[in-house]
Amino acid sequence: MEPAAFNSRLGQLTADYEALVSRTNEIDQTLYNGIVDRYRYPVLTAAHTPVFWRYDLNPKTNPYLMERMGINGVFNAGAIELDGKTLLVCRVEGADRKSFFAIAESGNGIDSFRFWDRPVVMPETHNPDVNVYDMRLTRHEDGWMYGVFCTERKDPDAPPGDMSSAIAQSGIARTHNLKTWERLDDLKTNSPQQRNVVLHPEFIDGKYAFYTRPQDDFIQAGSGGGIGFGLVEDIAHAIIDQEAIIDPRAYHTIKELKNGAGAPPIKTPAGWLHIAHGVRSCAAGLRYVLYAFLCDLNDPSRVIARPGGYLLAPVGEERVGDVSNVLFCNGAVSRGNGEVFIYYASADTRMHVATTTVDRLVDYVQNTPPDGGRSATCVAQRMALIERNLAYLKAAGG
Ligand code: M1P
Repeated sequence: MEPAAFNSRLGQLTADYEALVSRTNEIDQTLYNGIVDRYRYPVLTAAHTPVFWRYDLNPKTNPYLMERMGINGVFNAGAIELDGKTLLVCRVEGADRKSFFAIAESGNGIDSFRFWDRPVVMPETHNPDVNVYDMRLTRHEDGWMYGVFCTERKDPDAPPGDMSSAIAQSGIARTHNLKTWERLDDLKTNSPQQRNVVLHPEFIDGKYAFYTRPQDDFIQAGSGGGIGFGLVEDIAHAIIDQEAIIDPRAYHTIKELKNGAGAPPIKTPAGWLHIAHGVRSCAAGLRYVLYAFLCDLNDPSRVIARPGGYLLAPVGEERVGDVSNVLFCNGAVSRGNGEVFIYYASADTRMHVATTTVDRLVDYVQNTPPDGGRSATCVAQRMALIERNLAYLKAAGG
């Protein structure tokens, strides 16, 4: 490529990137349901990664200005507020299918997210991770910020020729600045597979408390599944001996196939609020939606409110991507002013934000009827709402 053409194309790439990362986001009023505001644009996509992560910018070594190392997606981000900024620790997936962590920062949490210049360099344990993803960030009362994430390795017992069987476990690292990380031992439990593990922000009975998701198999829950809870004495060598299922899977619900804890729970006056994901199977494959539940403030292993159905399901372009029909959340920010920003990914492809408040979420979890279990019960629940409304409208002269 002629130097002028090279420079012109590089100028265009840079201008397109700048236009994208500085684009203003706006509420999509058509999607408002009183519970959350959803937004017109995703907050992060593969195209938000810096041009210099993807292209070799030297015309001598890259005369065609080719994309040397493509990025496939930016999704499943942990979230935290630090020094007045919103930081997302994203799962960035290269074209080679390997994921890594990278931090994007925004002043307002709804647009203008920019990646820090360099991705996270996550130390390995003696047993190197093949793939790391889906970090939950917890600011713990012990003074550290913890990143708890999935570490995936090939199943050593996979039969020859089986290139898919994997073991998922939970990696743990901690930091004070999100720049340098200390890797601790992987979590040990009695389950052959662990994903979607979340560290509770406070000590419980003087111990570290984890939400877990034990499974028999990498994909299938088997006899396992459900959101579990267990205590750990020593975070540097975390072992859970006893894991109790606090939010089980259930037949003919949004979480019949599997579920998993999402963002670290948000402390509210009414209890610990969870935003989790539930999965069911259908002819189109697996459908992942987000749901909420509330745990007791003093005993976070006790669920005290379980609204039926989903809080958020994919809409519009969120439905389509690498793994279509998937919403996934592993990060939310509860701001001091009562606002809650829920960060969620769609279709294992891109990141979005939904904004709401602690008050609205508490109202939602406390006043949404639980799953009725049967069509007849659900009709009865809806009839009760209809009758109350008709009586109200009549009394109001409507
Ligand atoms: O592809 C959808 C999601 O699948 C997994 O979720 P779960 O552990 O509940 O099956 C995760 O790998 C997640 O990263 C992914 O978004």
